[in-house]
Parts: sequence; structure tokens; C-alpha cells
Amino acid sequence: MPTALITGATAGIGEAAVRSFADAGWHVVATGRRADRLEKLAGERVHTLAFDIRDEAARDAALDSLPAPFSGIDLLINNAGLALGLEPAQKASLSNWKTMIDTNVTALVSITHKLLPGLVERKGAIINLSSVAASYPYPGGNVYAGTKAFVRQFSLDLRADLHGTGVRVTSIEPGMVETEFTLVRTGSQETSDKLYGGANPMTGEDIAETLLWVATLPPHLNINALELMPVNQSWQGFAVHRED
Ligand code: 8X3
Repeated sequence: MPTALITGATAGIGEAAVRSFADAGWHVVATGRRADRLEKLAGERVHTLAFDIRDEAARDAALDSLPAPFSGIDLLINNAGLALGLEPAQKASLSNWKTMIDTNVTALVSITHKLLPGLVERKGAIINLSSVAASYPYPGGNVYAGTKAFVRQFSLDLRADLHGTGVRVTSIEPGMVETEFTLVRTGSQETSDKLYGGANPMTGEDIAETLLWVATLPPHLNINALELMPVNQSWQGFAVHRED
């Protein structure tokens, strides 16, 4: 069976994806920061690696010592990412902005660069977790949305460069998913409940099943980009400010 490397595997979509792929018989390398939470996922088909995705030296030390049958990565799922704050740009923290860029953009690009030669050799695949925020602006989206637009466009442009190699690339773009992500983003359970309560949002498992579906399509098919929303989420019109 093929091997998938899934980043951000300690919670939410990543954790659900580790379980889905392992249940489907894949070998899975599950990476994340929190060793204690990763340990719970470890098993015959799941090899865990604890490192901060932004720390390239720690990442390389971990990835370069992968044992068989986990050492040949066929599928990279770039799931690690975060949203910090919902403040308008003029009130947002620069440190939050930099953390999002470092994680959602720089670390994603860097691990992709590291694994690309092997993925080309094995005619593998990359699935990047973008967001509906990549395409639809909303108040408070600012840098988070910018990073997700980068992820979407990077995915599409990777396809252009990988033309003829057999490597597949997909941008997955979910709307509201209720996971720990929403708690981190809003900063409190109360605000998270206010935003997501009653909306019947998607779950990590919903997205994990989609990832497995994309990964197991016949090799001649490529899903370029896929938006998903809960039925209870859609769009509103433009905001118009009227001057007195
Ligand atoms: C976040 C998407 O719709 O929860 O990536 O703002 S949404």
C-alpha cells in the first residue's frame, strides 16, 4: 500500500485523515508538534514524527530517518495551518500575521520542496489544505485569507510545472469545519460557539473522507480545486458604506 505523510495530525482534519487513510490500508506518517497527542495515533500502519513544521532542521532530521515502509512518501497532505484572530487588519497583531505566514505559507512551501523529488520519482500526489477564504473575502480574513489564496494558487501552479510527470496536485478549500482550529482562531470557546453554534458545520471526518476520495481516484484524474461548505453556509452581498 502507498504511504501518505499528513502534517498537522494532532487534531481536527489531520487527525481524522490519519485514521481514514490508515483504516483504508495506507501507511501513514503523521506529523505534528504535540508528541503526546501524536502517540495516540501511532500503530502498525501509522508512524508518528513530532516536530514544529516551521523548524526545518528538526523536520529534516525526522524525515531523513524514516524507516521502511514509511520512507517512500507517495502522497503529501499539507494540512498544518492555523488562523489567528478575526480582528480587522487595522487592529490585528503583526506577530499573529507572521505566525500564519510562517506556518501556512513558508513551512508548506518548504516541506513541499523537500519531498517533491521523491514524489516525482514515485508519480505521487500532493493535496494542499486551502480554504474558501482563498476566493471569498470577508471581514477579519486579512492575512489568513491571503495565505490560503497563496496555497490555492501555489497548488494550481505546481500542476503546471509538474505537467507530464504524472504527479497530481489538489487544492481542498473547506468553509466552516468545527475543530480545534476554530477555538484557536476565535480565542475562546464562547466566541467559537457563537460563530459555529447551530450552523451544523462540517467535521474533520467529512474533510478526511474527501481527502481519501481525492487520493484514490484513478491515476489519470486530477481534481484541481474543490470547495466544500456546510449547507448552512453561503454568501452575502457586497458591503456598502454610505456617507452622510
Ligand atoms: C476557514 C473557512 O468559512 O470558517 O478556513 O471562515 S471559514
